[in-house]
Amino acid sequence: MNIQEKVEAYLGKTVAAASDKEIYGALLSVVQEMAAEKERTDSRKKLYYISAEFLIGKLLSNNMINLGIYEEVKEMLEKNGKDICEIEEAEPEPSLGNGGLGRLAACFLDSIATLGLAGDGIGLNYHLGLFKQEFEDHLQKETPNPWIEEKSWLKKTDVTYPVSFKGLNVSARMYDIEVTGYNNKTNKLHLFDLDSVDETIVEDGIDFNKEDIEKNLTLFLYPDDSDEQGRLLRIYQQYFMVSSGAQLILDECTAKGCTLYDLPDYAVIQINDTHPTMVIPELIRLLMERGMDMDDAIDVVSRTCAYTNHTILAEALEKWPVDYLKKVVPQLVPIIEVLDDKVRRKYEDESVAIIDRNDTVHMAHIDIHYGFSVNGVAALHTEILKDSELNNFYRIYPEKFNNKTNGITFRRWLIHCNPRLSAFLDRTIGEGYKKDAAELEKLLKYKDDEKVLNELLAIKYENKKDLCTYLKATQGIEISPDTIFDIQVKRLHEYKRQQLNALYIIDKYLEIKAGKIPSAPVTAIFGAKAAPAYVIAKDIIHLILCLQELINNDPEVNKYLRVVMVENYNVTKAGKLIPACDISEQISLASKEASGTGNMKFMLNGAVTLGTEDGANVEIHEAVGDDNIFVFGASSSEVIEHYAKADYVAKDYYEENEAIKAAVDFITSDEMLAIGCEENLARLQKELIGKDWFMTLLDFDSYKETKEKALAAYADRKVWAKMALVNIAKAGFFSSDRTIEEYNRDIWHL
Ligand code: 26Q
Repeated sequence: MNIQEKVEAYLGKTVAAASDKEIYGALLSVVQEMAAEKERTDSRKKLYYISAEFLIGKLLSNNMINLGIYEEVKEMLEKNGKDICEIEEAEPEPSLGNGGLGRLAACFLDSIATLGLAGDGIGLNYHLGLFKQEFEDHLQKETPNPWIEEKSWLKKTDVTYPVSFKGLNVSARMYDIEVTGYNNKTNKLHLFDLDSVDETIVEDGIDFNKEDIEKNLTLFLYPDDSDEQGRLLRIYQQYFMVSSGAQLILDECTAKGCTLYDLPDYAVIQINDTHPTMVIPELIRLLMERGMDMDDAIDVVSRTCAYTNHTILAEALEKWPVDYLKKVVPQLVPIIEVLDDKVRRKYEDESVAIIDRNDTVHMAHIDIHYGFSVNGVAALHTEILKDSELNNFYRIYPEKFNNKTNGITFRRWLIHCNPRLSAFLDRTIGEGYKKDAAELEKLLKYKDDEKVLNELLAIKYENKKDLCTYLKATQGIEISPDTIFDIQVKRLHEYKRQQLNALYIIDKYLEIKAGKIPSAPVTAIFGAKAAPAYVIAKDIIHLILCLQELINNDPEVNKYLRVVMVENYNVTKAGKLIPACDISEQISLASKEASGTGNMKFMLNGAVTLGTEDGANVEIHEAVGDDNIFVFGASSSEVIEHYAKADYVAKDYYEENEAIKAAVDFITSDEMLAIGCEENLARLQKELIGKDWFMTLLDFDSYKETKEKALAAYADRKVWAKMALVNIAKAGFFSSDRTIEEYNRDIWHL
């Protein structure tokens, strides 16, 4: 049977006569069938990547690319008067992650399977995922995002595990999603769920009864900042995930002949940030239940688990009061107490204890003492962990610390999202880069080739036109491809400094109003969700939405400057925005962004970075050289020193710098108050002058100066095209295939 016949067999009618939704459903079945027929990876030792988040995004097209049928299907659809893009629209996006760490886990699964390594994911099947964002009165509103339809990628299995909470026993059911590697074997993503979860308890946005655990356990993914009640629920979720995951791991290993004393020969567990940390005491508990004595169990588990740290923000490090744990998982408390006791006997230093004086459990400390590897996610980040944040641990266990600079899968972030660019690469440097990303360097040969440079510019222009069409259709916003597309898309957080970008826009607006006409028109594009309880983050969204309305409707200004806030930024939208970008905004306060991965996606798609020396920007800078990136701002060591001395005073910058004062004052100007809400605008303004914890004003001058340089450089189209070319050519290092090879070489040893 050819593809069309297979699809039509599922449809029970012709492709031509079927709706987009029906075709999507049929293709999903064809892909699942093909994936099931593929060989599973197989080896004695297996990796378990355990993570509370897998931000997989839509799967149809990527699976078809990996299975090698994408082009064939696309042509077959065309022949029948259908457009593959319309079919893609029919697929709901599973938003099973907040952002960086969740998307990283998804890229890793793709690379692990592509490299033919035996490695499965273990996570949770959130029915509504992360909330959907809507804009109403220039404010973010949260609504549920149901994604599980009659036909979905989830395969219900017969595998169940008992999980016990205080006063509540439940049964965890395993659902599987096939993970297809590119031209290789398959792995699985195991997502655990509870049969009794009930979506109908959600009302009024994303509110629901927090008490009824059996009905709400896997309803939502929690945003990275939450209220007290949400926090208790997270412990339920985390334990549910790790207990069922640990039982699965032990079952699979014993089935392969593991005696449990030799567990490290059969399994390696990569713990994605501290969210799955309870897997350590839970495994110890389960091994003891199966007859092992405690010291042996601790030893076995310590040689099986490895930990990845994704943050240096103190407020994001998970700490749970012992009381909370007693309320939910009392069976783990005596084990954690023993783990703490052993640490205290060995090390006098209070700061490395697991349970502190306030009876709070520091989850990362469990991972570091009772895991064999601790890694950061970019070179600078790992150095900061070693030198300051985790220095007390580094001095005890220098051999555990290692760096694994993040990466992204090129199958999604180039081949799928930018078919024009990948077709151009195919014919210019051959297809080898798809399996060996380092081959992108072959492009360097063409850096003075006028024809190639013009082609790159033409591709970017077409991608920008596509984005214009999309934004007009989805949000009714009109922008021009003949402007510079300056894009900042990522979660809304003060350390990422969307507010710095917004202050620049106000400054530009005021300049235009004062008659200073910019040399090139710019479209500033944002996309960001704010955690529902994160007040200032929501105020920043409000500010941007007000600026969008003010500026886009001002005929004096909108010739030169427009602002777009993309609604409900997610993986799907990232795929449409990134290929159309000219300038990639990576402007976090130096030392705060562990790595960033959007920066890599933009680079790969030929955007030029405007960024601070933070996270992986540092490595991007090294790769492309000074001439192909715009770097600004205080260095991480300067910033760390400011924090140490507590000598940064935002108000001084506000009072002494006219442009800053004018921009900050404008937030509550009559023009803005006519559009927005005084409470939000005034609160944000007060925060910027009185606190500005992430030093926005410190970097304002340097940002403005460097951004002007970037905008001016854009005018010389040939020079710009060359910069884009070098960025693409040097992006190979940031392939997650490289990252995974390093994890395997240094940590997993599969
Ligand atoms: C913690 C406690 C309670 C509720 C939620 C959380 C929580 C949830 C998600 C804390 C953190 C996260 C997510 C963190 C994250 O995505 N970090 C990003 O990881 C990327 C991949 O390594 C890096 O590139 C980014 O720099 C980093 O910010």
